[in-house]
Amino acid sequence: MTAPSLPLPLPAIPEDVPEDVPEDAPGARDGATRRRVLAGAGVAASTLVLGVAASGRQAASASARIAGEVRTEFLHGWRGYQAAAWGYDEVRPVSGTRNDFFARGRTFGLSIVEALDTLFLMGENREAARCCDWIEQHLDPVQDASVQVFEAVIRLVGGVLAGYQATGRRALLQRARELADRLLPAFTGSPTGLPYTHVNLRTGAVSGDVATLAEIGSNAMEFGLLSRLTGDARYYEASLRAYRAAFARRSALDLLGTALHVETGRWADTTSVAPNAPVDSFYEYLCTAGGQLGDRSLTGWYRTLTAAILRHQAVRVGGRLWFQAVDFRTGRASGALHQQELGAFYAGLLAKGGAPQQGADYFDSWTAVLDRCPVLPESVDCATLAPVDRSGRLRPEYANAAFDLWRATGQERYRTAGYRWFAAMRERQRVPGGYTTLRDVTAPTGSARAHDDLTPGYWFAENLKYLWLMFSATPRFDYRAGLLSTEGKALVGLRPGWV
Ligand code: DMJ
Repeated sequence: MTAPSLPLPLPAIPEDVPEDVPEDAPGARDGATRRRVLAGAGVAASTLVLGVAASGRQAASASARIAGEVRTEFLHGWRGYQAAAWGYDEVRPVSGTRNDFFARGRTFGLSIVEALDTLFLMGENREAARCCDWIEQHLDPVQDASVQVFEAVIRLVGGVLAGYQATGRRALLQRARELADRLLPAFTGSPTGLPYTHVNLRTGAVSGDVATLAEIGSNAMEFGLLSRLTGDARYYEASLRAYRAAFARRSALDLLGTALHVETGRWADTTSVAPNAPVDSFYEYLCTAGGQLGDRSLTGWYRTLTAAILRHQAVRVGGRLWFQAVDFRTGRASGALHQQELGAFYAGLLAKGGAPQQGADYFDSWTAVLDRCPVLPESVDCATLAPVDRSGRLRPEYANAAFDLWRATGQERYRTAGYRWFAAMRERQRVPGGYTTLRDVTAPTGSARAHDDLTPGYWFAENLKYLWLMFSATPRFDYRAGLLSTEGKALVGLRPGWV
């Protein structure tokens, strides 16, 4: 079966008139006036956001004001972490205690690594420099700890690399390399090239012989960049070998399952659950790493697999677009039509990868959930939009999609959606010690059932970075060419020299 080919443009902010501005609007064909028309489109959204009428200049100052709100909230969370958990992985902001993310009794200062490039982008030079100092002096890449390779790559290697891109501090590049060297046995020790899920950083002992697609493929951006920066091809080669091994095992329908046995190369789970976890970022990296590294095999594989997902898994319920889990050989539906919040990022990926209409539609489906439930639950029933898993884990995927769609289309409605999401998070998840996850997103704000007690590391890397980039127009980021990893690390497009 031939897959319809999808164009694959790099994300860019269009200079052109967006779809919702008529071509025949006064002066819409002339460059300067076009920009005014674009600013005019911004006025409408700012009016929505702020509830006041605004001119072009007022719209710009409304954006700056929102950026200020975003930075204030980020720093609120950051101070909560500093006060109760500095040097540890994560803060529990309600109890004022700490959480070890990778291994009990071990710290990697995860939130410091996660926050570094966000602080840089927000102009917090002194805080960013403190993070660099901590990483240089305390982050131990050879601890006697068995870590999950996927998480260590996207959070630690990616975070330290983004820190290097922001500051040019050579010690950070060295630290990223040491970490990657310690993780490599998971790939090189495997007979198939599919990585073991865990590796002990001190001994190199590997474990975990069933790997999900996200664990197999979410490393090409970090390893590709590391290979470029160091001239050492081993990292990217390991990544490509893993990707190739997974892609080669696709079904006749061009679908992939969920998990593979690392040693035999056999499927452990043959359900295609895309774009949900635990396969989500496998597809994301085919597209973004393909663009980042100019690797046509990755982008080709992305097109093939995406065409199959759209053909066999896309379903409409009440006019809304969702993705049904299916058996990867037959395409038959498998299980209930539920969707994880983790899949919401896919709206932005579809738009970046050449399927803008499906991206917009999928985003609208998630917005419909937000209409009922101001903080997204961990999963929903696609028919009723009711929560299935009611927990609210401070996840960034909806804001990530809003940012990607805004960049891809220039449409103001995505910034409006992002601001609404931010305001709900601030109203319901802010506590004196920072920001917290929720046990039950449907419980009334302030009730005993509402608050849980964790600021996940990714909150510092992702949630407010997307909002900041949408509203701040910071000169520290190249909006045209910049690329963020699945963990929100700006691996491409940081403008160094400020710290
Ligand atoms: C982050 O760690 C990354 O975005 C990952 O790819 C999946 N989602 C979490 C946050 O929800």
